Amino acid sequence: MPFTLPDLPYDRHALEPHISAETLDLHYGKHNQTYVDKLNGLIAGTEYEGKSLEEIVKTSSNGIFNNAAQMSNHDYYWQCMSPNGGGEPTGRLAELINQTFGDFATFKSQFTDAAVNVFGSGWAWLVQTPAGEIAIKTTSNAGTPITEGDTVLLACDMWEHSYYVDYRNVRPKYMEAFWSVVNWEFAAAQLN
Ligand code: MN3
Repeated sequence: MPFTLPDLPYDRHALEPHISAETLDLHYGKHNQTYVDKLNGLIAGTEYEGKSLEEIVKTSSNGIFNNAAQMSNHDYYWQCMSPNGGGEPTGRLAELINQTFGDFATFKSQFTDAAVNVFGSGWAWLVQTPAGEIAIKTTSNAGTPITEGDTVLLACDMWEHSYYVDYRNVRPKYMEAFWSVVNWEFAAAQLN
C-alpha cells in the first residue's frame, strides 16, 4: 500500500489569522503532498516498500530519507497546531519545562531564538531524550530528532514555505503565530 497524505486535523481556514488558508493550501496541499508522492515513487520496488514510515526514516538516506523524513516531520507539525491552541502547557509538561528552563517565558524565548536562527531550511523541536529529559533541538533540511531516539513533543517548520506567504522574511512574526496556535495537549500526550 502506498503512503497517503494524512488528513489535516482542522479546516484550512481554522488557523487564521495566524496561519492563512493560502499557506495551508500550498504547504499542506502542495509541498506535503509532493513529499508523499515522491516517497512512493522512490520506494516502489525497493526494500523499503511495505515498511513503516518510521522504519524508513531510521534506515534510509538521500532522496528516500529526505522525502520520508519530511512526511514524518509534517505529520508532527500539523498536529502541533490547533485552532484551540496557544497559551501555556499544564501538568507534567509544565513541570518539566520549569525544571529544565527555569520558567515558561525562558523556554519560549530560547525556543524562538533557536527557531529564528535555523540557517536556511530546517526545523526547531522540543523533544524528550531517551534519558527522559526535555530539550530544544534544531535540524537542517529534512533532519529529524527521531533518528537519535528522541520523542518529538513539538515540531516547528522553519522552511520558507511555512511563513513566506503570510510573513515574508520576518521569522519572528511567524513564531508569534506559531505560539498563538501551538497545541500543548498534543505535546503533553507525547511524553513518555
Ligand atoms: Mn514544510
